[in-house]
Amino acid sequence: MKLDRLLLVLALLAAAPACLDSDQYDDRDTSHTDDVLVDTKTDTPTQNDWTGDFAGDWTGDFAGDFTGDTTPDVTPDTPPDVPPDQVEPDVCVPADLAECEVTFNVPVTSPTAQEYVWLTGNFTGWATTLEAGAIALGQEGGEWMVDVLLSDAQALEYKYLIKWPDGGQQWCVLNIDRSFDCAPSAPNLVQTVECGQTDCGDQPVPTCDDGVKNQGEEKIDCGGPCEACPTTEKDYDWRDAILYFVFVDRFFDGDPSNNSTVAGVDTAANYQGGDLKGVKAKLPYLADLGVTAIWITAPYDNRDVKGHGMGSDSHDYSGFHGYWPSPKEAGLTVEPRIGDAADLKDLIDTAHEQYGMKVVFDYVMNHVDNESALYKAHNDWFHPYKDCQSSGWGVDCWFTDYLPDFDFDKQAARDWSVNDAVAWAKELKVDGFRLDAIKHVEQSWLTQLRSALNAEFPEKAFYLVGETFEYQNCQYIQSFVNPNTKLDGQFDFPLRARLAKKVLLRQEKMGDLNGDLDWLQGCYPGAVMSTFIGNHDLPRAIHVADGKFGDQDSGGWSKGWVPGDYPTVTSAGPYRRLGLAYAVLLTIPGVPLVYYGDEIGLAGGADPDNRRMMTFSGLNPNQQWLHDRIKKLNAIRTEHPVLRYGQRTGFHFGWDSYGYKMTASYETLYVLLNRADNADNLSGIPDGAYTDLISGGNLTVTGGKVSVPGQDAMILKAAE
Ligand SMILES: [Ca+2]
Ligand SMILES: [Ca+2]
Ligand SMILES: [Ca+2]
Repeated sequence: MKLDRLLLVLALLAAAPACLDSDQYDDRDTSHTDDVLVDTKTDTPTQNDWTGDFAGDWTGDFAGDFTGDTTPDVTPDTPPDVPPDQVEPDVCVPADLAECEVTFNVPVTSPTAQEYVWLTGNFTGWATTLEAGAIALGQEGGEWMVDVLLSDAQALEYKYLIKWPDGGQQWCVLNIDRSFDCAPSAPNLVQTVECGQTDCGDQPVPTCDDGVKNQGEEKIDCGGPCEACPTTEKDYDWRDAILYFVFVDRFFDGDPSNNSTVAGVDTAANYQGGDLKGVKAKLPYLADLGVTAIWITAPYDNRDVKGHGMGSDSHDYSGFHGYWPSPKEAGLTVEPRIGDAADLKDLIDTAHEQYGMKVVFDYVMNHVDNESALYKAHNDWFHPYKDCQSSGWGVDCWFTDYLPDFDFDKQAARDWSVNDAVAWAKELKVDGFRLDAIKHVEQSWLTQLRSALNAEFPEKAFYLVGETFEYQNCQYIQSFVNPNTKLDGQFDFPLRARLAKKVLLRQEKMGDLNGDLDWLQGCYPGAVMSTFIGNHDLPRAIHVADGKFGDQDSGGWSKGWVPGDYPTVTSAGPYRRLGLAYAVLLTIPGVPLVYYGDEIGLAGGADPDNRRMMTFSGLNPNQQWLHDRIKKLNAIRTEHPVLRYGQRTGFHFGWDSYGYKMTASYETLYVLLNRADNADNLSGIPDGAYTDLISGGNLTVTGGKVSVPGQDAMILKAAE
């Protein structure tokens, strides 16, 4: 059993394609193998790998605008923050095994052995002496070994303290080839404790019917090996979701009596009247569009005075975005401008009961308003003031001087925040949290939150989706993901950049999107990523499609305050290309995200112009076309699970066109994409009769070729 399990995991590791260009990253692997633990691969960015434009890209909220320097702190006293990127399939873990002994072993060097080898990490408080708690390894055969009692699912980070015979003591890690790396920059070894598999006896490894899972009456193909299937019984599979981000203040005003602005702030960055009642009133619209889950902006009571922009930004902002929470010491308080707790509960209950929709909202955990009651009562729970811009964007700095930054190394602060998050989840029956700025908080917060959620909601598929604004280093994004101990997934920024470049901007070879998708699929094992083309931190997608922004252009201040530069697009092409981008998002696995308004090509430059009030009427014909196209694609995705679980295989790789099939045991669909202005022939489709699910038209394929109209997509299903 034990051997089977190890082989399974090693096979999975071997199957995961590399996902980084070695010339851009220090693609360092460290691993550790023993009887109980599973190999964990670590890849650490060791340089600021951001290549886009972040200059001045601070926008009054903190949703992903901070990329800064992702280099971890690598001094021995503050070991680097390097979580595992490898999610292990949940095979056999009895719930009653809360602790188990974990064996640590490293080679005895020859011809002269180390004088001593000590083990220390986050489970010893990074003690540097035996008196303080470091653990001595003993020699046994050719190995230094020790068994340590640890908790199941505990996320370990550690190093070895080694005294060399001819030198001093060093912090060392074990390389994958069992040599030592004692450079100060060597990333921590990371592992997750897995208790219990050795006690499973003869219990077979679940096969989930060789890749098929039950979904109600239906058997659903998981699109791959057994491990792709969930083996724990949760109440929902987030791969089934189509997520829509509602910016509450900017969606619909359902209650004018609560409208009020913040003094001294221009309209673009002020409250504009949208509220929770307004979201509820528009649930029928969202249901009609085919949305099955909504993400709403942070609902917490926010700072009531203006805040200045960051760095050279001279604008003032209100808390209309929700990212300036102003909590009391206890209790759940909703921002009165969007409603109250009863309104929030009513919205969630209605979404659940009348529309079968899941509801996720932002949980803001990095900081609070400096005028909050919580901060005034517990200012010792926060890091001393240190400006993020000038200090390299670590976990311990303040985004601005009015947003104190939690110090989650302090247990009391961590407990308060995790308890608060769980209280919101429990009281309101929310289905998940979107976690902004996740790399700016101590990871102990995240692991404690996951642990608390697992305890509180053992049956519930509580979706934790994080944001790490990073377009290249998918392994860094994945390093925060582990459905058992950390996030379920993150927003797929690398995919977003490539879709923008190839589909919206029509640069590079369209067929190369296949390699992009393969690369990213291999980079996120076990994750349920959220895929997207637009969000509230990026210029509106329609203006990427009409050439006003680049594929990684976040705009900056100069383009966030000039709405006149970004009028509603009238020409058809940009809408058609945005429709093509959605054709990709809605026919591949992931949780596709629609940023409010993108379904009609809502206009707007950079932040805050990308947060204009939603429009529900008076659409031009191209806006109506895009809306109807996304609605059609949503319906096709919901009706055809092969698009959510199936295996994607590319078959046509043209300069302007790309074709792939989605296959499962019960169905194969052919997705054909053409970004050119004119029709293009795609080849490689088996001859026969088909229906195009988008247009509803029938066609007969001969010679393997299908002509796809300019800037259009087809989804072909063989005729019955
Ligand atoms: Ca209102
Ligand atoms: Ca307020
Ligand atoms: Ca922080």
